[in-house]
Amino acid sequence: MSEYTKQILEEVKAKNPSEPEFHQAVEEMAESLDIVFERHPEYRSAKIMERMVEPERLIMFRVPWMDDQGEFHINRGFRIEMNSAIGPYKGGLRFHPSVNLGILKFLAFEQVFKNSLTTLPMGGGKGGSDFNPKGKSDNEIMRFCQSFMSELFRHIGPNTDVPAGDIGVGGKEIGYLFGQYKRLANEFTGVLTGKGINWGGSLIRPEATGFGNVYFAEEMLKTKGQTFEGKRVAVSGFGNVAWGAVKKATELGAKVVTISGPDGFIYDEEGISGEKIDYMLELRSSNNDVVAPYAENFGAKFFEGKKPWGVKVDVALPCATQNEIYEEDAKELVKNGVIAVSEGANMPTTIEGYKVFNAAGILYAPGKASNAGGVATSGLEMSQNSMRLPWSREEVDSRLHEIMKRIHEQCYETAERFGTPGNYVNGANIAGFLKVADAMLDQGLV
Ligand code: NDP
Ligand code: 2IT
Repeated sequence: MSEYTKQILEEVKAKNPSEPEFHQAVEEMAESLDIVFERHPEYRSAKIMERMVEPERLIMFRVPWMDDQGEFHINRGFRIEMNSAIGPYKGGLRFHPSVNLGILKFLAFEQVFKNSLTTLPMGGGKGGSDFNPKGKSDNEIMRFCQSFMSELFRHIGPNTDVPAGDIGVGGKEIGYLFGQYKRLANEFTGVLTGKGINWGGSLIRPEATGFGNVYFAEEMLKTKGQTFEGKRVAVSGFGNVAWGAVKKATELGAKVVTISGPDGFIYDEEGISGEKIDYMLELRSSNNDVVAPYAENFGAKFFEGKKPWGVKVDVALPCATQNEIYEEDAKELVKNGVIAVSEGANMPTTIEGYKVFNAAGILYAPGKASNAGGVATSGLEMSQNSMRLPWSREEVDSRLHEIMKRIHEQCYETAERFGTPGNYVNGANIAGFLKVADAMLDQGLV
């Protein structure tokens, strides 16, 4: 890293102590951008990067709610409006006990560049709460969502900030949040994406992140004359993104042999296909957070407390959460002959893990490029809402597919243009940055 970007990172660390995930996301970005600042001193003198690491607005609020036994609970709610240079703030809401300011800042920061890569006009934001949906009844989740939206509604709007789902926030939660927004604002607008299909949602949105990730991986494989046909694939997670990835990879002829949860991972030598994929949805909606029952149901193996990265596979699709592939895991994957790693989750690989993949010269796609299909399809949902016209499944899927191909092209070409051919991390970071940076320059001191 250059002295200039090192100094930015030091300042970020000093100003935002105890936010290691945010530091990690800024460091990864800074490492790629040195070459840009060398070639384009105008970004440096306008302090574009220094502005980008500071959220435009940060909202933190109390979320009081009552459980089914009448006991009071207080959670913390957040919305980080990171950057609106190229469109309204856009990004998911995460409900998970690990949620804190640093995690949401890293996610909001990544979202800015990811949304820029989609080619659609969306700024970046992220929000959520340390609420734990595990073991909660539907009524409790509804009351929590209503309380959360009672504060959030005054900060968002279809042209201001459009939240969606992330970990712990799926169709059910978006429904409760939307219902409350509509009551408070007295407006039926596309203020959230991931909505139900009968009330403004888009077909393919639930599948979009996982499908998009596999489309991106398919493009990477193509550059080496390969396809998914006959490949062995390891997927981590068992949520929304993992489900879509398993479904599409299987459709393209791959054999997906693992999924994982906080309790351990499943190894299914027969491959996860057909009713087993549908069963993933049941597992997720049970609100129990375990994958072990899959093994009992389908006679597969369950490895308690372990991650799937020791299994011999050709392609790895990490789809659970941040920092799930450490240096040792990356070494294990490389040793076992992995040829491509495409991230469905946000920042699942640590910086040390990435260095192992980079040194081994394997195809490695960072989440901000490969998981952008989710937010891209959210963008398509916004377009349909504005036109008040829904598109068919085929129409949305083909647009998603085209967008993923274009993101791949941008990353590939940008990496080459900046002297690091094949490095998708540099390609994604630089291409995502340039569009936002130019918009900021155009708009003056914002
Ligand atoms: P889900 O809630 O549907 O599933 C998340 C999965 O990750 C679950 O298996 C979950 O189990 C596990 N997980 C979450 N946090 C942790 C943790 N701290 N330790 C261990 N396991 C964990 O979420 P999604 O599938 O929507 O999201 C998965 C990933 O994809 C996240 O990184 C998200 O940011 C990213 N993503 C999501 C998009 C979307 O449209 N939904 C779009 C782009 C990226 P549990 O939570 O119970 O621990
Ligand atoms: O991380 C992400 O890109 C998402 N959770 C999806 C955000 C969105 O607005 O659809």
